[in-house]
Amino acid sequence: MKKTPKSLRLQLGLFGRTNTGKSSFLNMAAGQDVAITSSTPGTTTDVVEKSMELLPVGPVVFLDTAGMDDVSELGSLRIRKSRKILDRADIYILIAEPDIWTEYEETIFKEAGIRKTPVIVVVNKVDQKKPGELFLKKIKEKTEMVIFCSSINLEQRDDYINPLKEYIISCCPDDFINPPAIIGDLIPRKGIAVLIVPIDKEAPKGRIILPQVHTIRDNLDNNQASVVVKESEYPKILDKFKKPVDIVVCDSQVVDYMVKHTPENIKCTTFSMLFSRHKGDLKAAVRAVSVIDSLKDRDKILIAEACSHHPIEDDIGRVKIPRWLKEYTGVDLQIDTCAGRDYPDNISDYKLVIHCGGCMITRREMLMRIQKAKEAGVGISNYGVVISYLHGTLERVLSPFKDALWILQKGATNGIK
Ligand SMILES: Nc1nc2c(ncn2[C@@H]2O[C@H](COP(=O)(O)OP(=O)(O)OP(=O)(O)O)[C@@H](O)[C@H]2O)c(=O)[nH]1
Ligand SMILES: [Mg+2]
Repeated sequence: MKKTPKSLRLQLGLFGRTNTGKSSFLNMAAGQDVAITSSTPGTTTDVVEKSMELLPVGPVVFLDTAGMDDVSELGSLRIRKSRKILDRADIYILIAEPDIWTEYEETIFKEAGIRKTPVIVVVNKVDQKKPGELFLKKIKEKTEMVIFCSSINLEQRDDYINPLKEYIISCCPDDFINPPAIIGDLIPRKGIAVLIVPIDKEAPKGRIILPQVHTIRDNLDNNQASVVVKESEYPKILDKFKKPVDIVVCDSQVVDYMVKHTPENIKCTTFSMLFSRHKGDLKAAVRAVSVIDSLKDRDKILIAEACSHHPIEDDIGRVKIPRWLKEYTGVDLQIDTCAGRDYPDNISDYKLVIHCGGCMITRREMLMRIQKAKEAGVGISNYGVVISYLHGTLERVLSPFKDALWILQKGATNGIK
């Protein structure tokens, strides 16, 4: 995490009048005492920076500023430093107190408007006073992103941090949602990837599907080669290479076949693994699968497909995964399916969500679904990870992903954490 340069971290500027609880909010978010807090206004005199990993958002840095009581202060040296943060921050987090809305808060919104920077309002100290209707109306006119918080109440941290994460995912600049590479970082430059693409009755006529197209493009962007083969030709074509190829990737449906025909010294994986990392969180998907081992009769599973234009593929989502789940667990599960916009708001009844690769939705949407599942205490995995788990090939297809492999091998798959 330390390696990420500052500019690649999302910069979150904490603003607010003196004593509203900016530093307390930072300490609560960080889960440790980073900034000094006190009841004496003007405690923070210099900008305090705290870098952290705010999952699933990614690396962020909180910038705790010196409070300003009235805007006339904006000229002093101390305040000038805080002002610089107005330019630097990607998102402003404005810490306010119940029923106090001054020229200062107005100024922050004005500054945000000039820079087109989103503002999340934290109404802090709600343990001392319940905010009134008029005050709330005033805030709602300015932003939908409001959190009611008591920064000294650490036991409620999740109630404050979860909406914060959701708001950040929804409003942060595209650059921070930009996904990690698909395949380019897994093999060296000039490396060779063999892609196994079944051409069966499910393959679209005359073309190959999006994940395959994107993978080839990513190889090209990284000065690598993709060799695209049908599974029937794979072993013979692999034999033609004088040296081992750098990676083999297949469609989840032929994963057993690929594993069988790929020598141990060659990394191999599936398009699902590549896209689970690219679109969402592969590690979370791996953690979630352990739930399968503790499923009982009548437990509910949700199988979700992101797009509605080819709704739950009969074969995979509706037939094969349910059948394999049943064979593996030996219990009578209640399996629901949903496609496109049908994705339910409340998923807390489910023991596990098995999501498609999400090639038709944005990473932002996928991260939001992962975050909401986490809040509901429900593990969220995906087709490919589950299929490989049920077939006993997950360890092999995680070979290119050290972190996710570690989670599986250490048995750190405790469901939802
Ligand atoms: N009751 C209550 N007190 C709070 C809360 N948050 C912060 N405080 C208290 O308010 C005082 C000011 O908190 P700080 O975090 O230092 O405030 P700040 O905005 O960083 O202040 P400056 O750095 O001086 O601008 C401290 O005594 C905190 O303990 C809260 O949610 N509820
Ligand atoms: Mg402070």
